[in-house]
Amino acid sequence: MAGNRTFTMIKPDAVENGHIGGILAMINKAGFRIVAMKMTALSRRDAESFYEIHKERPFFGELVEYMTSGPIVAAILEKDNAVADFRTLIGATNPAEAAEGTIRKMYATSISANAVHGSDSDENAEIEGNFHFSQRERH
Ligand code: FUP
Repeated sequence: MAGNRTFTMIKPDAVENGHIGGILAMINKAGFRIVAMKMTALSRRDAESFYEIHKERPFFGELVEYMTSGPIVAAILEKDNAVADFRTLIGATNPAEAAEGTIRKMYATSISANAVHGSDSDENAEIEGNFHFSQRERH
């Protein structure tokens, strides 16, 4: 069934700790269709541009270091109300505040190494998905 799309990354800590399978299982169980997926890595320039909105924040340097520290899994997901429902599934940015049953509660290790990214709007979901996937890969 077609629906709205969101974009996610399984971040370096979760990949390093062997949680790709567990996180994908939670994503499938929550009813998301995987439209596109790849294991890849962010260059410094990629990470700086992806998180440009945070460039004046004190944690920006650490965020870029962390997001370039190892491979990630990028994916486009589809479901009705995908952006909001995925934000609910991943939980609060700080895993200490993430609700039971959320991906971050289960797998995040800290506020910076917080296991997964989820787009915060339909517009950003499209920009972020286009950043990682060609048109041919996004069917
Ligand atoms: P989220 O949308 O939940 O991923 O959170 P934000 O867009 O607010 O933050 C993006 C990333 O910046 C987070 F995933 C982790 C990092 N961050 C920190 O390292 N420290 C902070 O205080 C806030 C965010």
